Amino acid sequence: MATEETLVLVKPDGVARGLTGSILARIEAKGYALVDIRLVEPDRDRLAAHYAEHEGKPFYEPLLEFMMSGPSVAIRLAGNRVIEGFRSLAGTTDPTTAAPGTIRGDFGRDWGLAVQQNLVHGSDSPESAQRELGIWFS
Ligand code: RTP
Ligand code: MG
Repeated sequence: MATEETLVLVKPDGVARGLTGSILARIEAKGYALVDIRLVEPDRDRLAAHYAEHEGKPFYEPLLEFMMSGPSVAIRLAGNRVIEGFRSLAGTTDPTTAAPGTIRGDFGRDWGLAVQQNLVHGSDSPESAQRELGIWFS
């Protein structure tokens, strides 16, 4: 089986709160391999491509504003079943109810803002991973 790759983002809230190291430590402790890593300040076009599936939803504009509020750390991560493995490590979307032991569950909460600030992104399928890696590592 070819080793799978995924795109992980430490979103602006994670970088601003100084949690990048803690999040990377969990990823490394789980055993996945860092293939590439970079600090990115995405413009609107890059984010519109990344979040195309959410265009028109109520949280779309606040989401893009949030993602432009500061740099993110983009990570090319590799390992067998890394896509589902990282999403399990991240926890469910809403950080208030994400399970303790997950990144979102342990480090996230509701800050009363218009969009869920949930620290990380992980691709949700092999097709999404290839598309998103092309957007962030082009
Ligand atoms: P991600 O794509 O970031 O890994 O997270 P996800 O699959 O768990 O969530 P998704 O449904 O793809 O939504 C993308 C991001 O949009 C923000 N969001 N806010 N109702 C809301 O306020 C809301 N819903 C989604 C979150 O930042 C979410 O990660
Ligand atoms: Mg998603």
